[in-house]
Amino acid sequence: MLMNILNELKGCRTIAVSGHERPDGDCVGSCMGLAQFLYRAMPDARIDVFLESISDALEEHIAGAEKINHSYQTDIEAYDAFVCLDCEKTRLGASEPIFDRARRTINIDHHVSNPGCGDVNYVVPEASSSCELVFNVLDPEGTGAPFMNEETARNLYIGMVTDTGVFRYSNTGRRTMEIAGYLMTFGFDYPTLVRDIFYEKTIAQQRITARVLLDSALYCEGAVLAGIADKETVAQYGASDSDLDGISSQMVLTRGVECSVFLHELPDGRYKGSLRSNNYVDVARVCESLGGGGHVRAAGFTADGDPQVLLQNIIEAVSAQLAAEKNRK
Ligand SMILES: [Mn+2]
Repeated sequence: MLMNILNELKGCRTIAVSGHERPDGDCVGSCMGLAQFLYRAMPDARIDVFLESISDALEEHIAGAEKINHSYQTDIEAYDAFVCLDCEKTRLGASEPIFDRARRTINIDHHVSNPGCGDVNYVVPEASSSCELVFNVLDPEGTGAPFMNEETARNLYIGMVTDTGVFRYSNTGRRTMEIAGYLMTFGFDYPTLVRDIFYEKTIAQQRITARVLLDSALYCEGAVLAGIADKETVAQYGASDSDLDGISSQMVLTRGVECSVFLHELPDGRYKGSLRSNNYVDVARVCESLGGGGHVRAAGFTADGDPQVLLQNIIEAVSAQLAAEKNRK
């Protein structure tokens, strides 16, 4: 199962690296962490990284971000190898045709739903992040060769921080901390990086979060906190889609609350719902009943209809789960 990336890429002169659409810190960190390593380990090979546009904070902190090809234009018809990171090929977006034409495909990922889409696969659902897996493939035999440097270390650290919620989620294990501790010895400015990438918010984000919280309401004897923003409110604060991303996660951090619900109106009048839970409510199941999906503790959906009616349906589904949990105890 363990992979040595240099063995897999032996003899390749052109290598494409890419990850999923709307790339997050783990996706960009794993792509550019691997790329920074390959620039040095395979100086005669051409390494092209294809990704959609990335956040300003990632642009600022990812080593080699300026080298990312965001246009997906290339003069190479078929790459000798394609490394698909942090996703399976159906989520590659505009780089999927490049994957399909490549002579050899390699898939490295930690998503449990990924069956492995490459000629060779290193998919480990237990891993904290794709960056942790990229670290494993750089020098799996532990030869001690100088494979790591500041740029690679920084990029991999960024992905680990992103996918573990700054080493806070249950996917954080001993191995995660050991790798992160090793990476930190390469001397990048981790306090600034964590602040900028994980905690910093735009002013629009701060203001709309405050507004939603002020207008929020408790349900189910305080176990559910719900808030709604119509498109006029979203426009009033100049909030973009990404400004609305963290609101539900912020709401679920309220004392006594098990589940948060945030609904916001899209430009076409539909509502996007974002649910989070702390301990036992399966929000994926709630969202699936509304045509969405996700993880047990974080899920979402998009639906037509009156937001109050949507909220009522959600509250009913959640209270059924709350009642079941109460009976179980
Ligand atoms: Mn990831």
